[in-house]
Amino acid sequence: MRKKGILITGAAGEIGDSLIRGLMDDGESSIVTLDLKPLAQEYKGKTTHIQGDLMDHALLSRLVSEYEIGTIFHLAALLSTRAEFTPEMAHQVNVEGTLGLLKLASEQSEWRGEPVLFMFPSSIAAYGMPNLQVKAQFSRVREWEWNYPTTMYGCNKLYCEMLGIYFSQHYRQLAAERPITLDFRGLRFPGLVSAFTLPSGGTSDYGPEMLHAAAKGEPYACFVREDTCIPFMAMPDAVKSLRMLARAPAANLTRRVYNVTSFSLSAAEFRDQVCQYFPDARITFKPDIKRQGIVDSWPAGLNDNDARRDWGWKPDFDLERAFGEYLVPNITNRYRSE
Ligand code: AKB
Repeated sequence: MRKKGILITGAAGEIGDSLIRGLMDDGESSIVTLDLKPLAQEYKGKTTHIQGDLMDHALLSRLVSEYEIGTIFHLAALLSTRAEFTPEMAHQVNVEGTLGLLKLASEQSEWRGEPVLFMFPSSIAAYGMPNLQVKAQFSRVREWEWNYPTTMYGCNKLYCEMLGIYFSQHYRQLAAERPITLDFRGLRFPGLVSAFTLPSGGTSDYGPEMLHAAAKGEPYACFVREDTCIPFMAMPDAVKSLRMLARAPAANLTRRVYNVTSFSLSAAEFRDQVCQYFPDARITFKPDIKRQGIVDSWPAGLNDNDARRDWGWKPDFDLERAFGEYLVPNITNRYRSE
């Protein structure tokens, strides 16, 4: 008899850390985590952790021989800046890794006679604004607008959304009898800011890096211009949206991929927020022209009306609450005790 479980890939990353906590708060006791790295000490013994590679097919086969996986949170990915240095490897991890998992989830769905829920975090990187004038004009993009990514990571995310929809709706469409297949649901996230972890390899990282540096009393040179504007969200809201969409009745969903967002602000406004709480912060601006180009291609804001209408999405943390009630108290506490 196989054990039932929820699978989280990329579990040792930023979203994984908070998602595990959230699922445990929900009373979820059978969590299988997969990552190249070990999990944080605090989760030892609380999940079944497999330290290994998503691309290792033998490992995935062993996994499904032991576990009946009903839900997958597929978080593993190489982020936008890192992916530009190794685009082929990013394609392998971000696309081929996802394809392998989609196949596994389809087979499992057929085997169980019930769709496996496949949760996929996508990104503002799936958008590509052609220039700053258009970016200013379309300040709250809808899901179907400006889907012209300029990064390997963005291309990978957009294509994997398409693959997920394909597997949900058209996989084996010419077979005599259409099999039961997976239930794919994706979220396009803005830049995420966590009080407990620092991102690595992304291009929205200047926000969290600025804040964590200030809390540590270190200087920070921001790699984008002061007027650069993109949307952000506090990590607990990202986890909340994943959990809400996972629980939403299928009949309510009018799309398979939804925008979610919380607040948009410029890098200068981000700096001002940080300085409000850390008046001694030493933040300067030293734009890196190449990374700047990536952030300029991302929209200044997302329109998340469909998520609000279909499954009641609403962030808990607006800008003031994100800094005042979540980020600053937890970050201060964290570095005080280090
Ligand atoms: C990145 O910067 O690559 C990510 C993202 C916006 O998806 N944080």
